[in-house]
Amino acid sequence: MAIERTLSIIKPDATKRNLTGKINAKFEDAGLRIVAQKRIQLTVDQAGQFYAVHKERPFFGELTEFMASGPVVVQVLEGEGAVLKNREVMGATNPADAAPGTVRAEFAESVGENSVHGSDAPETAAEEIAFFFSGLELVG
Ligand code: RTP
Ligand code: MG
Repeated sequence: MAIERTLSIIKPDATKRNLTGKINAKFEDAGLRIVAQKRIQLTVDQAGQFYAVHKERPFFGELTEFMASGPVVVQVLEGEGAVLKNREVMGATNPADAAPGTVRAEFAESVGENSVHGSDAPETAAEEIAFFFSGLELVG
């Protein structure tokens, strides 16, 4: 399988509980390399741009308010089949459905406040990486 990059976000519920290191350890244990990482505070507008694909969903307002409610850690993960591998490490969107040992099973608080985001395909990964990082910030 090819070496890929994916965009990951450690969401405000997790940064608030000081879980960045524990979550990063799960990525690294799975063979994903953190090749770029920064802690930022999003505005509701910026969160809305990032999650524009969900604009018509009933949870859009709640989601964008939540994503702007505290710092997030945005990061680029690299590895073989990184997009899919990261989604395996994350677990299902709803922590009640997430497999044991996944980030969401261990740390997520609810279907909305679910600790992490991960790109869902290589094409969206490229767009999402470019949303947060310049080429100069990506050190393989
Ligand atoms: P993500 O995009 O954050 O990696 O999560 P995902 O693919 O597993 O889930 P997605 O369907 O793309 O939804 C994006 C985020 O919206 C929030 N959500 N809330 N209240 C709800 O029913 C609901 N459903 C989704 C979650 O924060 C989810 O991760
Ligand atoms: Mg998604």
